[in-house]
Amino acid sequence: MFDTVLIANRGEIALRVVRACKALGLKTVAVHSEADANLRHVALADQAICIGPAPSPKSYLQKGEIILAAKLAGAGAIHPGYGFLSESAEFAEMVENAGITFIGPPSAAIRLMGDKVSAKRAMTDSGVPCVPGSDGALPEDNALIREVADRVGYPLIVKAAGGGGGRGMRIVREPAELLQAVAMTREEAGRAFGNPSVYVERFLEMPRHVEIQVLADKHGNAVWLGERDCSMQRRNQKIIEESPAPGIDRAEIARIGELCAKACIDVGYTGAGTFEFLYEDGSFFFIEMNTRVQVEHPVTELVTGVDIVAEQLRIALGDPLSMTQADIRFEGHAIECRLNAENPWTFAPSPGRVTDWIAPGGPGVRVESHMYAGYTIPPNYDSLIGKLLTHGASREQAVARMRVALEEICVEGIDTTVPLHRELMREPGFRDGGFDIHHLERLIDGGAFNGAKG
Ligand code: MV4
Repeated sequence: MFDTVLIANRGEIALRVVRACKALGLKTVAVHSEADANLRHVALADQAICIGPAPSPKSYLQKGEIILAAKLAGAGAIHPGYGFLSESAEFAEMVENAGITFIGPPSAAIRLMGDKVSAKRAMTDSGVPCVPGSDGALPEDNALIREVADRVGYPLIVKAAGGGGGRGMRIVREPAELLQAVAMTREEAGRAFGNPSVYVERFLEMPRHVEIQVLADKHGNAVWLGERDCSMQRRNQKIIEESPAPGIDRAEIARIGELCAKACIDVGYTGAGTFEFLYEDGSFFFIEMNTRVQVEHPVTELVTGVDIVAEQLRIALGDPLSMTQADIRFEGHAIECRLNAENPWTFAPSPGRVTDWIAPGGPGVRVESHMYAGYTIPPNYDSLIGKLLTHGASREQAVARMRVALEEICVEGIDTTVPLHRELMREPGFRDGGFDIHHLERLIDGGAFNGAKG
């Protein structure tokens, strides 16, 4: 049990969590770096503690400092948000050992899903379809590696077991490239993740990226909350997400969703989680699981009416889920545009003082942002400054409302991705829906936005 939550994060997700805590009558503790004393959630929290200098390794990644702050402030729980320590099994374990509730899955579940080889094995055992590939990590022996690769077939992709999110991957199109690709990926994985294990999968050339949101409580209940199409991305950075995924058979979504909910029970997963799939030629293939609340969680909240962060808190408090699968309804269509402090055409970061900020509004418009006029965006963190979401009875209505909201929004003093979103809302491929993960890169490479660049 706890009545006070420490939020070990910053920006829009920290604000989102503080709001959810307050609505549940929980007290809040904001830890922040020296650069973040002026963050909106710091002003709204019941307590604020500076935990170190701006660089994340000296502040938001300081496991001991964060746990000490929780003890000093009397916080019985820690919410990690996303990024930073949110998927650190070591941190979750330290929190648990300190007698504090980690608002997330058990550390064992984080560890299981953090190793992409053990994650795939667990999914296979639960009947969740995975991308065809090696049965576990690749052996050391070159002859055996060749045998595995020949069975998987080319093109294939070598992936680091400790990687994920696009890190530690290498495509192999010809057998002659195989051994060097494996050796290089192993070496990079050893350095980057402290785990040189690699595995291979058949490489899917033109997949869509579709993920399933789940919630599981500590009483053996698990539900799936629909899917999000995250295919509008560039270099593994999502730009736009939406639900439902256009053109995918609802019965197939439900079949996959049920399998994900069952897998949660099988592995003893609790909390919010996301199963990531590649979708190609009508089939789903599991690639990895995210054991945290994600940036794009409001897309699902708009379609289902479920407050995912509130459910995370309730699950951590030991309450049963607020709903059964039979209670869940999927209504309408939701779209999220990520607002980044970046040049919309080069994606170069654009920190600095926001001299004016006017958020859009109206029916079906939701803004998740910590921005305010006069706020200065520090250069030390990722460029996300907020999310603009719309919901409508149809995809067309959601797109129309997004187009209007993007005309209305005002952000002065920095560059943002707003102009890119304005172009994408009228781009034919987006308007049709169902594009693959390379669509945006093809548009950029093809000069689609050169006219808009002015
Ligand atoms: C793949 C793939 C194609 N085939 N695996 C990228 C990040 C991580 N989620 C896994 N990723 C991919 N795995 C196979 N077997 C293509 C990608 C991929 C990707 C996946 C989803 C969203 C964006 C992506 C961008 C580049 C590559």
